[in-house]
Amino acid sequence: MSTAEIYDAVLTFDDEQVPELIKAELENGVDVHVILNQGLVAALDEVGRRFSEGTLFVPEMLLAADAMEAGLDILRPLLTETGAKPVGTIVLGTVKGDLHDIGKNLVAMMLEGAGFRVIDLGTDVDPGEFIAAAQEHEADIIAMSGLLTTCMPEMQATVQAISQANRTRNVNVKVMVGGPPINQEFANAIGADGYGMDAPAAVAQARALINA
Ligand code: B1M
Repeated sequence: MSTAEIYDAVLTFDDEQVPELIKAELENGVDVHVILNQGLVAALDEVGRRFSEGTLFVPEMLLAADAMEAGLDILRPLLTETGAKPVGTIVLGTVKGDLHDIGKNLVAMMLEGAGFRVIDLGTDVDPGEFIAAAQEHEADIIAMSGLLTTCMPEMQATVQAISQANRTRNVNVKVMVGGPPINQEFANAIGADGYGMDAPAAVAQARALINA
């Protein structure tokens, strides 16, 4: 029994085995982050590599994502458990045009685990939806995920819309961005207040933005 078996089960799209293997690893005392990173996330990276080289296609990507989700269902309570009262409110979503949500969901879990209240708007989120939700929930931060390079201009447009709302519509919200094609340089260039390379970095960045 090892995280390698979890990795293999994701790559064979076995959404029944993945949760069982994870439960067994947790019972063996293996750290939740080891299971997450070496078992689940590493397997999806391999799926992406095979997709790029043309040996795996969209239907298989979906099946692998389902297996990953089945595993995250087991890890979710461990990643989100917190006894603290909310340190701040974050409106979170994937940028317009982009339907990837696994990374965003992980970021949400870790933010919740760090004591943030997270309002998750899902995927393909319009700039106006981000702003309306931030107003409604008096959010401190809008956090935007994006996996497609084709959606990077949309991310820039959303950051611009948020900063315009801050100036003209009595909104006072910071914005942070993340996802594989995003880096600190791009975040700076589009005027985002913060960037997170991965979910733990997103938590650190969110804390820094609200001085928590
Ligand atoms: Co898609 N896909 N996909 N896909 N997919 C990628 C992203 C791709 C890199 C694959 C490849 O070519 N190697 C490629 C994008 C290329 C590019 O633009 N550079 C790609 C493509 C091309 C596509 C389609 C266009 C394919 C097609 O239809 N021809 C299509 C687009 C659909 C759309 O969005 N409009 C598509 C569809 C899909 C599926 C639906 C089949 C499925 C998504 C299912 C789902 O999300 N529910 C899927 C999948 C599974 C992937 C890969 C294989 C895995 C993504 C994933 O979940 N990774 C991916 C290849 C890869 O990433 N290696 C790929 C695991 C996740 C935990 O990591 O999301 O990176 P990630 O999140 C990390 C960090 O990035 C960071 O923290 C997370 C946790 O540490 N992070 C943040 C993320 N958001 C953050 C926000 C923050 C801070 C950090 O602050 C706000």
